Amino acid sequence: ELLESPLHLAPEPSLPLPPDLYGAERRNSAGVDLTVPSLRATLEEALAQTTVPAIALADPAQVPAAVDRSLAAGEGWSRVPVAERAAALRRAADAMEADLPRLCALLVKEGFKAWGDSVAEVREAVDFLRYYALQAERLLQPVTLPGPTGESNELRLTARGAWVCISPWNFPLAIFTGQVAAALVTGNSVLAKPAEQTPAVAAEAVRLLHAAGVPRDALQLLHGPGETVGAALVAEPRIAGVVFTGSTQVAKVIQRALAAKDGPIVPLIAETGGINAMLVDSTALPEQVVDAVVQSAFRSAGQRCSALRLLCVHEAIADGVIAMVQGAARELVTGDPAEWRTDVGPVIDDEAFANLQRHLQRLQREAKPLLPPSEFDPRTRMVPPQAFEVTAVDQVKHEIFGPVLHIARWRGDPQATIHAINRIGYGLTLGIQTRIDSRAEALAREARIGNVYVNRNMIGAVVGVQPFGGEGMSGTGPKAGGPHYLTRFCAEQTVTVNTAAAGG
Ligand code: TXE
Repeated sequence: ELLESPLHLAPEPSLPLPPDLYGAERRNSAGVDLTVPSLRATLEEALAQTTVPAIALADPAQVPAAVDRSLAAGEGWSRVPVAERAAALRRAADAMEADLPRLCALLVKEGFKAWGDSVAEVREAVDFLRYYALQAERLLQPVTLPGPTGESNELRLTARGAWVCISPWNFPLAIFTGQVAAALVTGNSVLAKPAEQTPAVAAEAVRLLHAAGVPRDALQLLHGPGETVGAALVAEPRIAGVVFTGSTQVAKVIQRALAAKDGPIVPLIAETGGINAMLVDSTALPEQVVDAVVQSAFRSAGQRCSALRLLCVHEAIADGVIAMVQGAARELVTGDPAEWRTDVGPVIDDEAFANLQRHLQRLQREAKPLLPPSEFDPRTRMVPPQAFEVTAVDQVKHEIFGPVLHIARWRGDPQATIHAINRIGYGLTLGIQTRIDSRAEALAREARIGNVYVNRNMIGAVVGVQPFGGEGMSGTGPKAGGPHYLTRFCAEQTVTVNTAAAGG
């Protein structure tokens, strides 16, 4: 029965989900209606007025002093009542919502996001702030546990100390804000090291959080390369934990560095990459499949950890589905992200472009191209959607970031294809398209995958609805945007009092 305490239960159905977080009319607390049709004009005006500021880099030698300040500020911040910390997050969410056009413009200019992707990202960051505010207020209440007569038992969740937040460039606002918000609302202080490619977006989020009431030293930003500034933060003996999103390889570097230190065992929450598949059986609706493929494989130029990489389609409908994917992919506009009509923008930087180029050249030799080959212009770093037919699921071995889809035909038992997908070793997302409910259920049960989407048009999680994260090479730790995430940022303490004793 001890496990029946509210802390260990999934949220009850009454938990407010993101649509409720906005109110029925999607107005923010300043009364601004965010669904206005003139959004395009507002965003384009913001784009014209926004410049990406230069950002000063930190020196790894500054890390010990930053940790001193973080620990000192954390003392006070951890004693601020959770309702006040949550209120600060909500104020930051309101400010972020009101600042949506400018933040989108920064995401377009610094992160090369297409407009639609940038709006979705600001919304996700806002969702993280409001969801974690709500969750913290629920979770951080002391829980009285049932115990023997003459004894009282209370379970409390307390702050751990100074957390290091290391974030990637592909969701430079949403992932950054989610990590930082989770650590702060649970009473920890934060030393944040955002991706080198997108420092200005992170600086904006920090500015809004400071203005909303988070003390300056409780949330510090240290810009710079991962190998120097990031590594110095991880190596610092006094940090309480690391939350990381990025490549599997760097997650392991951090895990080893934490393990090599003397002293306490330091927790790591890691969300890493994925090779995400969608299994399509012969009963699936091709139109629905193609919509899901286009949404999931090519948005954000395929630079999402959740992006669809491998479409496994039953041979009976494969030709039709492939023809429709070819048609739909050709409709997508690849170009300058500042253009309103652009669907697919450039990849993030020269290194990513070179990696993608190598991967595509290999596929040209080893697989059957289904779309016109890319021209590889390193000046624009633009790659139109690409699709290749591969002969087997296990031909896709390495995570690649870009608008690239691999398609494999299957026949026979769909369970065998799910097992082949499991063997890839990543376990982040899986799409299933079928009209047979019992099959979807059986396949989902067989999959060693964190997020399974049946007949859904978009592979990817919604904060508070599907906690997002994977298994295996895709990560470790509780899932972001879910009910258990915040607990990992806390220490669990029980206080047992012998109430029968004198003074009890
Ligand atoms: O990631 P890195 P990169 C995958 C994707 C992509 C590849 C490389 O396949 O092509 O990783 O991307 C910091 N100690 N994903 O190079 O290097 C770094 O500064 C401490 C999937 O951008 O993992 C940045 O802030 N920190 C992914 C962050 O780690 C270090 C998103 C991520 O960088 C460090 C991004 C070190 N030694 C990439 N080295 C997803 N899950 O969405 C680097 N960093």
